[in-house]
Amino acid sequence: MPPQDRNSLNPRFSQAIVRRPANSLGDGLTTAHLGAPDPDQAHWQFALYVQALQQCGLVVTVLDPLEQFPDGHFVEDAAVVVPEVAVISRPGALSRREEARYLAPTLGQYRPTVQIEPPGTLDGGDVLQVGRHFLIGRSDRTNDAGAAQLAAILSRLEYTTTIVPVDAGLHFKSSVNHVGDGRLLLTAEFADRIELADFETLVVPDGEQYACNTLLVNDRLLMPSGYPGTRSLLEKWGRPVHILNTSEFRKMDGGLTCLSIRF
Ligand code: CIR
Repeated sequence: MPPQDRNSLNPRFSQAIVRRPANSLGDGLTTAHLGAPDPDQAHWQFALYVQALQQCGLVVTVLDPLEQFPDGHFVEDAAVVVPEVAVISRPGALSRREEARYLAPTLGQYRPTVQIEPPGTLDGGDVLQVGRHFLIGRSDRTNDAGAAQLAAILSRLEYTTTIVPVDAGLHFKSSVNHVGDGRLLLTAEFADRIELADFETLVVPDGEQYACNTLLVNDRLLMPSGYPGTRSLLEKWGRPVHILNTSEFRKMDGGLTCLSIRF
């Protein structure tokens, strides 16, 4: 990562797009073995998530559920948005591929759009921005062609990119997230990765891997409940930490970053 001014590393968002979970959410993809999500609890947790984004100062556009897409509320996977453009992704899972098409018109109200084209596949959950630099995970969902297309779009806009193999967790951001000032919160598996060598890192305690999916929104950190070790690590850095229960989304391999697109 080229050197950057610390302040410019911290994103300022004014908008978010979310989609209410469908009652079919339990039919989505999952590897979690945590049982079926309860739709009522999921709706309640989602409402508190939207409220937290609003408390961070964001105007939140709430889209209607799509019953035919049980993973459709994980909107992050369907696009990557920068000030210049919205990149509409081509999700790696076949059952999710059409979700991006339903999101594109909304994003088109805010940005020109460009599309990841076949044979490329890309999930937004594999894309982490830190200032002018993007880490792009190469995972079971994001293939080489998809990662290369995104890198080419971003480099034309003068962003820098690094492609990082993801051999643990569903997406890159299941294991690595930016918690401010260029610091990455990550699992032990990613701690010694050469592609991340330029970053300061905070490694979550054993058994708290899910807490890596913490979301920096303006000056606050939204983090999942139930991870006291990670919470005290983050509180040391002085940013307010807002705890949210994500139990029903976790059952479907989802978390705080996947539930919105921020820009
Ligand atoms: C899936 O497997 O695609 C969904 N059940 C979960 C997606 C979570 N998205 C994310 O981490 N960005």
